[in-house]
Amino acid sequence: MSLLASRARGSERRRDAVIEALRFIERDWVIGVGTGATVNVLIETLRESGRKIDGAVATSKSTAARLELAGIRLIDLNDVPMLPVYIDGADAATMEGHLVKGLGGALVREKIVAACADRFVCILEGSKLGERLGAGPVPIEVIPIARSFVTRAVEKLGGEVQLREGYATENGNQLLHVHNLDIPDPVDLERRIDHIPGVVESGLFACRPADVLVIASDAGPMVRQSGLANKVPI
Ligand code: DER
Repeated sequence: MSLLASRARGSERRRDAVIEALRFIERDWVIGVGTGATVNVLIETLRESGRKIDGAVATSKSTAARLELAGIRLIDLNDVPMLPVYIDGADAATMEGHLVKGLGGALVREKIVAACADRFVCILEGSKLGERLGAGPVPIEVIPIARSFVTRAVEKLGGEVQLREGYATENGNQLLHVHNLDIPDPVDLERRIDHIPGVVESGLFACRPADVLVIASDAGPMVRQSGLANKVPI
């Protein structure tokens, strides 16, 4: 298959998975919306479908701008007691719903909004699934003065740390990309990283995993209920 044809097939797979995920959204709900290419397709598909929702909590400026363009009312998270659903993509996942997210830089708001949701629906390509997390980098948002301290602490956990050069998050912080982490227990590692002073959040979403994975595949989207059994009280 040519590169162009395989890209087109990938977009089609993603669109089908997004349409499947729309089943988890009910009319008149306020939903949480993540950040990234998958979510961009979700917003576009929602707009095209003409389906009305009451509003959405955005996890980044780019998502907020797209929601507004689609005519979806932006809601401040502080103005809602909880969200029935949070929808987002992921950079990597296990079938248990443990995720790595945040290579797009919006991990802090994504984690907050996911924590406020009754159900977390994650849409992803089958190629992002693995038995263990850690094959790719795990991002960590840090307060700038703590960058070196956090780097040393994370190296003690076995990771190789790289600063994302020339980049600041929407919260004015820096991002470390941690490579080669061995992650037999994602909940334990998320907690250890969170305990390092200066860490704002890590891109490990294990204490609050996805509840539903919508996996894009050539045979059509597969829906897998995942994380409910693993949800750890925060
Ligand atoms: O950076 C992020 O957290 C994104 O949500 C990421 O996990 C998925 O991005 P994608 O939809 O562009 O693949």
